[in-house]
Amino acid sequence: MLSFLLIALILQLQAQSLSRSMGNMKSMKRTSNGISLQTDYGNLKVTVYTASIMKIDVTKNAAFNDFSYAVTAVPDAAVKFSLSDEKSQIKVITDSMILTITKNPVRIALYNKSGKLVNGDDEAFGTSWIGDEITAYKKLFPGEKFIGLGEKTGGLNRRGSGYVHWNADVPGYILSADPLYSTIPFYIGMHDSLFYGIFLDNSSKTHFNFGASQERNAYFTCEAGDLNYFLIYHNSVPKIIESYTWLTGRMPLPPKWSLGFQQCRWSYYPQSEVLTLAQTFRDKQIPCDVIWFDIHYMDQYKVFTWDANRFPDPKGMLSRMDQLGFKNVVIIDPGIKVEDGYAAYEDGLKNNHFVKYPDGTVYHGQVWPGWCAFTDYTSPAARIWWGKLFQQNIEQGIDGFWCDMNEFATWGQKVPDNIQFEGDGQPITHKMAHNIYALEMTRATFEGTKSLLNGRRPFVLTRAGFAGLQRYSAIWTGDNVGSDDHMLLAVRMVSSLGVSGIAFAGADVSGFTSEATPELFARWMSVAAFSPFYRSHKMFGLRDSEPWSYGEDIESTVRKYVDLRYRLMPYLYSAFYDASVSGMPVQRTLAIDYPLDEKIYYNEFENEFQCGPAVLVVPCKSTARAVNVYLPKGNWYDFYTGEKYAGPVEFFSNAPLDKLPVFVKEGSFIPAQSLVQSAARQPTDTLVLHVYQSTVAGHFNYYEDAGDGYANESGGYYKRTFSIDPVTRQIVLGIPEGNYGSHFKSVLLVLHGFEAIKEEVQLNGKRVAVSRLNASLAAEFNQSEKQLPTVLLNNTNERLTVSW
Ligand code: MIG
Repeated sequence: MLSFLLIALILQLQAQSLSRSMGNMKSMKRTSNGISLQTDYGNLKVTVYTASIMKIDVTKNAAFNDFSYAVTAVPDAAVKFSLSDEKSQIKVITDSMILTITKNPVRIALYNKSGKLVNGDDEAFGTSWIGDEITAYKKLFPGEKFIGLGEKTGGLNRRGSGYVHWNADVPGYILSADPLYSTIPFYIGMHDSLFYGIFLDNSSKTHFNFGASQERNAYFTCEAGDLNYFLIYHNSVPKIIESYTWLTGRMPLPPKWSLGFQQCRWSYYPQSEVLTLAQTFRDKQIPCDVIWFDIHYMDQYKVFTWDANRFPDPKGMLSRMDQLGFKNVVIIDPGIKVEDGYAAYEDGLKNNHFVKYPDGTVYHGQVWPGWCAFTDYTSPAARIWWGKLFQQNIEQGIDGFWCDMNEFATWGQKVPDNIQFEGDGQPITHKMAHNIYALEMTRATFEGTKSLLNGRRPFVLTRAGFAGLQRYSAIWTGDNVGSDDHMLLAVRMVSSLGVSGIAFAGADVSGFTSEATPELFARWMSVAAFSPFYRSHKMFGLRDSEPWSYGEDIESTVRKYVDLRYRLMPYLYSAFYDASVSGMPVQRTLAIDYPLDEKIYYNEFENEFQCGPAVLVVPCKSTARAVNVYLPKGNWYDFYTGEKYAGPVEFFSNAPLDKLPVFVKEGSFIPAQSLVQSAARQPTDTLVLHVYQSTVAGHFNYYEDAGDGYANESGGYYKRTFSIDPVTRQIVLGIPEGNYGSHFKSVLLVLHGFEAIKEEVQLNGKRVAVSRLNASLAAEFNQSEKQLPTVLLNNTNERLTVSW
């Protein structure tokens, strides 16, 4: 008897260490928005969120754990779906997808309404455990491609690669480093002209394998917690991004100044130096909106303090900065110095806001200030407490906050897994809390500063984060390196973040941990002028990297691209608005609009991206003077010369250091303004509206508001649709919506590629004269389209139709 029990025990232990799948269905029941099943070894739940989104939960526990820091949407109570319980399988059917669950064994598959298999479990493995670790094994289709997964190194197409999610501080990371700072467990798969999205909502250390070291599966593994994931099905990539950002939230429209150029280094001090820097921008007339304060502004690196010697009068300095038209952002680290008499520490300790060991003692880790305690941002009370700590900085005139080191990083980089977090009422250890720590820090920072800013919009930049961070913060790609390959990697990372719901992202221009050549500085400043977050930053001890730091030739090129960025502000702000309502990123890999075009995934073309809907940028090395360009289907215009290309086409383009290859899509509109030195300064009252002749209809959603504040949420905006129709030969400026009056009293329509237009066009049926002007967007690049036809319009609220 005893030996029998022993054998049974051994067998059971063996079963636990070997891979074991869910087994067969034992019972099933309906839930309010789906079904739940008991299987031999676990429980499975399917929840219909919308016709295109279903959630799958798998657990070994008796109860499902639905708690999520990433997801803010709830299942649409009105969603229509039907269930069919057949002999061997159950079907969950919505208007756009069919999920089948076979019973013996339990396996999941997603079909579209024409019965095509979009995504399905590996028949043998399905969902399996090895011990407590749980994996969903999905079939890998021939030619299947994968994009997304946020801030990851590697190629645009992630096929053949594997990745780990465990937010990490990796100074000077190498080109293939993984993991990096943030975790966005969302990707889009595509095969046979079918597209789907998978979001794994698990904050433990997770692993993704897209056919790395094997050719059988795309699989994802959670080291702890349940397997909770969303399946999204649509017939296009933008709609999948829209659904994913419906689930996890979208970027609220940031203050307009945060779209401007920003100057940073580790660190600008003392205060006289900061003021000189700001004054130099104004004297040289190089636009800039923000100066950043890195850790030297603090007293012994204690957050929410100032070093009294370096900054004797923060308020006075910040008011002078304000007069110069600058906004100011300070760095904030999560570590609070353990020091008697330091208010933030004493108050946090007294009120129980710090992370603790299981025995109740406060965890201490070392960072810049020495031994530190760490705020438990998963505690609602601690989040509110943290949010109030910003009061003094805001009163002094600080406008935005930069959350660094929030992976969270400590000297030694091995935070013990047994430390505990409140988990909003469901206590968790570091194993589950690590990857969402930064997300909750940005939440506390965003919400706290929002309530202190007297109606102005917060601006938060973070280094680490988790899916959903777009609700609170912009992100940058951490401590990158000053090399051409890193510049191109940064482009891919920002594009990948864009696919993964994060529209507001950027990289340290010119590379953080090493010196850049003057040429690289110029090229990187040019490329990043088209990226959502535009900031130059350099490490302590390295040379200055201001626009004028690399000599006059470089300065003149840099100035042109910074100027261009500011002239494009109406276009960029409209793109940011788009992101805030649809999740469509500002920087768009070509895989969003041209996912089925094989060439865009080629190594030589995978870095190309669209900045907003119209502008295609070809990032190329600072050492290259010519580059192979690929333009996908449709007609394109050279941004500088107006020369026309019929895509798909591949060709060699000159790429002199002072002219980054840029192209404009046919049927596009690019609203631009006169040059200003900061977003707060008013441009002239003429909107320069560039329109590009087309063989297909095109349109643009133009958006304007006060650029700050929240009046836009109650109608204080100006929205107008611009459209062009080559068949009716009409350009239409629709009737504006909203009750904010446009800043622009007139619109100068600049017509690109309209050879047929001679002396006049019709405006609302009446003849108006066409003037030929040197109105190219690239006028100062001295190779511009000469004498373009233009029409000056009164920016009235009526529908304006220009026919040719
Ligand atoms: O241990 O604050 O990524 O941008 O300049 C380094 C100093 C801490 C890391 C950030 C970097 C910042 C630096 N910080």
